[in-house]
Formats: sequence, C-alpha cells, structure tokens
Amino acid sequence: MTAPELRDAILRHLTYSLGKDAGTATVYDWRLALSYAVRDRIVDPWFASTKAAYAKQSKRVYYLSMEFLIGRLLEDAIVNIGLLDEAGEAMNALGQDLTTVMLDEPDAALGNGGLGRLAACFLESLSTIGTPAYGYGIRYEHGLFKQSFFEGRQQEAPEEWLQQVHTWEFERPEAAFQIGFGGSVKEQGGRMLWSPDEAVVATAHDTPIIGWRGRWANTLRLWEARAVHGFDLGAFNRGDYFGAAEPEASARTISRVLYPDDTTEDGKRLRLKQEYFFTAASLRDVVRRFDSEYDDLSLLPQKVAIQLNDTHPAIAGPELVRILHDEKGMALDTAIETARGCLNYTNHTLLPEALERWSEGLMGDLLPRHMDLIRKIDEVHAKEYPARTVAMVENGDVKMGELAFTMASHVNGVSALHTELMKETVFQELHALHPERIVNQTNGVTPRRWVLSANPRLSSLVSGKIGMNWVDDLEQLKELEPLAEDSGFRGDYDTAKRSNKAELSNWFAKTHGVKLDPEAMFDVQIKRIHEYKRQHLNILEAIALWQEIHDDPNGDWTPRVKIFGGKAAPGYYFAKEIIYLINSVAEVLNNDPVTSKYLKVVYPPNYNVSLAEQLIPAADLSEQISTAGKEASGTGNMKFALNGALTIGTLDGANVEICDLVGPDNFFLFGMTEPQVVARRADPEHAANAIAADPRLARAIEAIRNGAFSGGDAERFKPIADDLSGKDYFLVCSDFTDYWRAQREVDAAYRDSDTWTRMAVLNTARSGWFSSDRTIRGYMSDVWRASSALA
Ligand code: 26Q
Repeated sequence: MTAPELRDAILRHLTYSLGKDAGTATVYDWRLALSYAVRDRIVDPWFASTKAAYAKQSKRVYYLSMEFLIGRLLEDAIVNIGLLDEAGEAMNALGQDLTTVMLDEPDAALGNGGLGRLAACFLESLSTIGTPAYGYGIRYEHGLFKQSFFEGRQQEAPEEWLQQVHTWEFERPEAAFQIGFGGSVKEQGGRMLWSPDEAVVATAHDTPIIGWRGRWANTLRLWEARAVHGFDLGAFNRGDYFGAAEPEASARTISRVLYPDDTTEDGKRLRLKQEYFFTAASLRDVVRRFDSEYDDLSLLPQKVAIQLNDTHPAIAGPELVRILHDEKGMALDTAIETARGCLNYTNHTLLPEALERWSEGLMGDLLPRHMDLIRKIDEVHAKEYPARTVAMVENGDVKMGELAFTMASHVNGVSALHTELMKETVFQELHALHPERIVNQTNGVTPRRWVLSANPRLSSLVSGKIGMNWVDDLEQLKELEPLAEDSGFRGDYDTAKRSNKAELSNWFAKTHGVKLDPEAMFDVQIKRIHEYKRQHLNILEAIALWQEIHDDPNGDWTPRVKIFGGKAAPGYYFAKEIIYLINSVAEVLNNDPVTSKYLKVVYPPNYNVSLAEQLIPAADLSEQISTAGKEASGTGNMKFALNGALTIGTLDGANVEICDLVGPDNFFLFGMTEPQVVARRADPEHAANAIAADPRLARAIEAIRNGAFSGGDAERFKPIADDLSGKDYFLVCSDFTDYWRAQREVDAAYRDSDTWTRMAVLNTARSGWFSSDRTIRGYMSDVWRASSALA
C-alpha cells in the first residue's frame, strides 16, 4: 500500500465510518480513521491464518490468562504490517502528525505488571512465528486504576479505556456461552449433573494480533459478562426502574474491573467468579472448535495445548474433567488423563502469600461439582502415589498450585533460578513424584515493541550496520559485538542514547515542569511497588548520597537523576508508605540548592506500558535490586539491557542469566545470594547488626526517623524506619553496604563515558537471547509440541 492509498483509505473511514469531515476532525477522529484503515490491512491475513490452521489441522495453543497488558495497539499494528513510513506520509498529507495521533490511543491496562505484559509479548511472538494460537482473557470494563499523587500520596481513580471507541475489537454476539454458578449436584441416570442456580452469559470480543511482516495473525478473545435476561420488563412495568436493570448490572459485575493486587487478595468471591467465568467460557470454546473438526475426544491432547498463566485459571483442570466426564461420558480416569494431556501450568511466584488458596466452603458454594471433582482428582493422585504427604485440599483450603501441578503435563518456571527454587521449595514433593514435569522457560520480551518501536534511534543505527533481520532473529545482535571496539560506532550509539535522554527531558519539562539535565545519569526503577522489589533500598541510597554530598559540596560528584515509576496495590499499606517516602524525599532533594545539581529524584505518576516505552530507551542504569530468591524472573530487566542500560542488580530471577550473557564486567552485581539470604534471616539481629556496621546506613535511617523528609514530623515515616531497623524481612539493611559500593562503581564507570558506552553496546549485543520469540520456541518444543503453520 502506498502513502496516497493509505491517505485515501483514512479519508474514507473519516467520512463514512465516523461521519466526520476533515475540516472539523479532531485528533481522536483522525486516530480512529487511521486505526480503521490499518485494521483493514490486518483482516485478510487474519482470515488467511484461521483458514490455514484449519486446513493444516494444526495443533492450537490456547493461552489462558487473567491479564493481558497490551498497551497501545496502533503503532504495533502499523510497524508489523510495515506501513510506518507510509502512515507518517499519509498523516502529513492530511495535516496531522502521526506520533501525536498514535499517542492519543488509551493504553489498554488489562493487567497489573509482569505476568500480564508477558502474555501480551507472547501473543505477538506467537503471531510472528506463525503458531496457531488464541489468547483468552477477560474484557475488563476498567483496567488497572489510574494513579495520581496528592501531597505525595497515591490516589486511585477508575481507568476508563472503554469510554472511547475501541477500534481493534470485533464483538461476536454469536460466540456466547452460559456460565453457571452455585446450585447443586444431582445424580441422573448414573451421571452426576450440576444444576447451577445462577448463570451469566460470556460474550466474545476478538482482537487480531498481527505478527511481524504481517505474515500471520492470531486472536485475542476476551469475554464480557452479560445477563442471561438483560432487562426485567415486569419490574419496569411495576415502576421498579432500578430493579428492572438489576440483572444486567449484577451479571456485568464479573467483567467490571481488574483486581489491582499483584499478589493475592484472599477469599474474594468475585475474584473466584471471574476466574471460573473466563476459564469455563474459554474451555467451552476450545472444545466446541475441536468438536467441529474431530469426532474422537481421545485426540484432544494431540490437537490442543492449553497454557495456564499462573494458577488464576487453574479451575480449568476440574472444569475440563467435568466436561469430559459429566457431559461427554468419558470414564473419570480417562477424563483426568485427557485433561492433563492438554494442560500446562506456568508458575510466576514463590512468595507464600501469593500462592492462591480458596476455602472449600467458598469453592463448594460457588462450584459444587468442581469441589467434588477436586477431591476425586486428589484421591486418584493419592492412590497412585501412596507415599504422597501433601494434599490438594489442606486445612479447609484448596491449594491452587497443587491443583494446577497435578493437572498439568508440564509445569514451568520463568527463569533458571526460579525453576530450581520451585523444585527445592513449593513443589519439592510433587517434583520428587513427577521429576519430568517441571521445566524451565526463561521469559523474554518482544523486540518489535521494546526495541524497534520504542527506540527508533537505536534501531536504525543497528539496522544500518547489520540489516533488519535482527527484528525477528534477535540473536543477530551478536554481530554488533565487534563494534563495541569501534569508536565511531560507540559515538553513534552514544548519540542515540543522548537524543533519547534529551527527548525524555523535554517531556518531563512539558508534562511535569521539572528540568532534568540530559548529561546526568538516568537511573531508573520502574515496576510495581513491593517490599521485595526494594524501592526503599534505592531511596535509602539516595538519602545517604544526599547526606554525603552535603558533607562535601565541592566534591567531584557524578550527577544523577533517580527516576521511579510504579503503582502500589490500593490495599498494600507498606507499599503506599514507600511511595509517600519517595515523593517526600524528592521534594527535599530537588529543592536543595546545595545538592540538587548532583542528585534529583522524580516520580512521574501512572506508570504504564506506554510510559515504559518512553523511559527505557532513555535509561543509563537499570535498577533490578530485589531480595535474592524473590523475583521470579523480571522482564523489565531484559528490556533495559537490550536498550543499552547497564544493570545494577542482585543475583535474582533472570538477572542471573543477563549477568551471565552480558558478562560480569558489564553488569553491576551486588548483594547476597539466595542461600545467603536464607542464612542471614536466621539471625534475628540482622538489621541491627547491619546498621551498626554501616554509619551511612544508620544516618540515612535516622534522617527518615527524625523527620528530615516530613517537616520535622517524626511520626510520619516511623513505620518505615521501625521496619528497617526491626524485622526488615527483605534484608534492605543487610544488602545496603554492598549496594552503596556498587553504586559508587557505577558513578566511576559513568564518568568514563566512552567505556560506559562500550559496556552498553555489549549489553545490547549480548541480550538477543531475551527475545520472547526464543521463549515461545522453547514452549513449542518442550511444552506444547506445537509447530509453526508458516512455510
Ligand atoms: C491473585 C489472586 C487474587 C488477586 C490477584 C492475584 C494476582 C494477580 C496478579 C497474583 C499475581 C499477579 C501477578 C504476578 C506477576 O506479575 N508476577 C511476575 O510475573 C513476571 C512474568 O513471569 C515475572 O517476570 C515477575 O518476576 C513476577 O513477579
């Protein structure tokens, strides 16, 4: 398609789809018109992909996830169908700026963080590779809340992405299933039949996900909850206008809002309803599609691979057994085997508080037949493995990790370290019983979004040197390695980074009224706020550095800007205290006439995928400082390394593999290892001892305690100061001294700009393994036994 053809298509949509005239069209109208014109180019390859999968009788992959953190879709689509230049020209011809129009799109935040973003990267890679696949999830009316700060504290407001026309989806009223809840189980003719006493309708909304070069497109199918009988006319006629709309309102509650907690909020009935709602609708759809092609259910595991993104859809195990056994009449043992043949489970956390448990009472009330089947599955398993001591149901709770493990062919961790720890800790016994089941699939990120689109300067530099094939064969970045020794290339690489930083500085000036010196080191920590991620270690270091600069204001300090971004779960008290502390420290430091030229702290609110795309290409330093053993993988760490930020990090999650690949000389490693963490925690005095041994640390905590960041109010941050000097479960104090040491090495390294750039180039050159294409190929060969349908 040429630019003039695209321009005409945009104008046609503006006129005939939107009913607008070019003279009065707003940026919103232009965005919709452009989106429709681009979408038109996706529909044909999408149909062709669906047809090819049928024709080839391909095995299909079904990715079940409560979260898809997809962000904006327009640029992704334009880039993947290769129309970026044409779109720019076409918009210019229409008097519009393509970037402005693309940035007008709301960021679809149907996820909390890493797990949801991983699902989005996987969908894009599946389409790029050409694996027939569906993503299944919930069409939340409200995504993750909007964050703002009021006097330094987090405020939450509902997210309203669907207030605007959502151009990418196609509603499928014909693809709808009734999903039941509650009721009872009765025997009927030798079969156990569940008759729910409540039902909602799940309606499908399909979004095509186009792969690189537009060669394949898969479907993201999101379910919306609707009432079976939308409107109670009887109630209306009696004058009960609220009551008349009640059935619809109550059904819709299920897909109303994403839970904003990225660990577990326990016992929430609505959450369990959401989990069953989308899992049941998805499985019904999977089985319907299978039935339309095959008539032998024993083929199911050959044709269907289902991936459970954490335990959130783990009710898929009993639900599939229920469909096969209760509805299709398969013998129970065979049904369990068949279901297991299709199912796989990815674990994303070892934090004990984050492992899902549902009380038998709640489960039995909402899903009585599933509760029976869970006990049955548990019995069958216990009979087969008499030595077993851990049960699926324990102390009145259903343990969803055990359920998912027991019902899966493969269980995977998301980084090498995490997978090993899974074997040694949470799944120790199940691993001993099923030593083949646990496999590792280290996470990855899509290079189309996280390098090509997000960092056009770096991308054109790279493509100028090694051509474009790195975009879907990311390990070709290796070819840049010799260029690390080429001063001309280093100069160009440095120029690209500096331009990205200048652009970010301008954005900060425009949107937040703060001036950042692009010459300063941009030190970035962006992720959900969590004690284990230790944003408070980072801010403590800022405090200590601020104090040290005061001691020697004429010292030779390396200027830095510490950039924070991230949301706290609304009910997570301590995380919100950390946010408040960061903002309060920022207020003092940024207004300090002595130190602010060396050290600033900024915290733009409402961190999301789109903001990550802006921040990562401009980062010099990537903060990956979790307590070892706690971060399952991390994926931000990979995005930074690819974009040439150096990492300061612990040996945790995928940091271990990043450090390995880029080389320890190009990585600022610090802190205790996981076994050291465990040993250290055994000493009840660990925090006190660490503080006594490091006067810098003692002084920084003292400043928090005595009100230096709260106008003298010693009460305000007492909980943080007390935790640090008391329990300090995440060992901030014990790692502080080594963190400080590593940060001063960072300072020294940054001052030698050319050497720094050399290290950055090596990070880019050696991080190609972290493409989600590689991860998906790993799942295809080791977990799904699925192949690409592309020639
Ligand atoms: C569960 C039950 C009830 C309410 C909420 C939840 C819930 C929601 C989201 C539990 C966990 C999450 C999200 C977890 C998550 O994002 N984990 C991250 O997954 C990434 C992808 O594998 C890893 O890179 C990160 O290390 C891991 O923290």
